[in-house]
Amino acid sequence: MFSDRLIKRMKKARSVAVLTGAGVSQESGVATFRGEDGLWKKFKPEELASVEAFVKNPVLVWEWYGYRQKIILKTDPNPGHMALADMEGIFPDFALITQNVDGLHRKAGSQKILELHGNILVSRCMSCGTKSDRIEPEEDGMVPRCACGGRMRPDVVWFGEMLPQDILSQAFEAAERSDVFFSIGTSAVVHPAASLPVAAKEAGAYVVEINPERTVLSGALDETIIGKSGEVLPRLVSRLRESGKEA
Ligand code: BJW
Ligand code: ZN
Repeated sequence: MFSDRLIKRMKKARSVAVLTGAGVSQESGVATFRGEDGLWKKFKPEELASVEAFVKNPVLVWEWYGYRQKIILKTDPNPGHMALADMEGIFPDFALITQNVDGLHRKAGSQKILELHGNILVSRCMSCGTKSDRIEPEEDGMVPRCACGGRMRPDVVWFGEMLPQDILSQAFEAAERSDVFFSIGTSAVVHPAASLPVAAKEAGAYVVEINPERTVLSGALDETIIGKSGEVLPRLVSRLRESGKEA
C-alpha cells in the first residue's frame, strides 16, 4: 500500500503538513458535501452556504445548520482522526490544516489545528460579532438572536467570504516548508484550500493524496493512495513506527 519512496521521505521528514476535508469525517457518520451521498445532492450550495442565501432565507439556512449541528454533536472521531493526532507526536514540525467545521480533530486529541472554514458548533452575531457556543436554533422555524438584537449566524466561512487571514497565512507557510504534504478526504475543488497541495508541491514537498477516488488534483501530485482515511492512516502510522520513526 505504501511506496518505498513515501516511507523513505517520511523517515527523513522533519516537517509534515496535512490538509483534511469532509472525507476524513465520513467514517464518523458526517456526510460529505459532494459525491453520491453528499449533502449538496439534496441542497444547492448557493442556496445554503452564502450570505445571500442567509439574507434571503435565514430560517431554511438555520434548519440546515441546526440539523447538521445535532448530528455532529453525536459523532466521535474515527481511526483516521486518531492516527493524525498520533502523527503530531512523531514529527518535530507538524501542521494539521482542516476544511472541516465539525471539531473532530480536536476531539481526537490533535492540538496544532488550523481551521480554515470555522466551526459549526459556534455562532456569531452579525451585528456585534459576539460568539456563542449555544446550539441553535432551539426550535425549527426560528432565527436565533443575540442579546443586542442582531441575527446570529453559524461561525463558518461561506462562499464569497474571506477565510481567516492569519490562519490561511499559517496554512500556506506550513505547506511551503513541509517535506511531505498530505491531501486527505477532500475533492480539492474549493479554493483557496485546494491551492495548498499545489503550493506545497511547487515548494518542493512530496505530495500525497489519500482518497477512495482520484480527484482533479491527482495528476499533479506525487502519489494517490486509493482508500478510506480511517483504514489507510492507522496503517501508515504503524508502518512509520515499525520503520523506527519516533519523535
Ligand atoms: C473520503 C472518504 C473516506 C469520501 N476517506 N476520503 C479560485 C478558483 C475558482 C473559484 C475560486 C477561487 N478562489 C475562490 C473561489 C470561489 C470559491 C470557490 O472555491 N469556488 C469553487 C467551488 C469553484 N471560494 C470561496 O468563495 C472561498 N472564499 C474566498 O475565496 O474568499 C476570497 C474571495 C472572496 C470574494 C471574491 C473573491 C475571492 C470560501 C470557501 C468557503 C467554503 N465553505 C464550505 C462551507 C463551510 C460551512 C459548512 O460546513 O456549511 O466549506 S463549502 C464546503 O466545501 C465546505 C468544505 O470545507 C469545502 C470543501 O469540501 P471537501 O472537504 O473537499 O468535501 P467534498 O465533499 O467536496 O469531498 C469529500 C471527499 O472525500 C471526496 O473526494 C470523497 O471521494 C472523499 N471521501 N469518503 C477519505 N472514508
Ligand atoms: Zn450582537
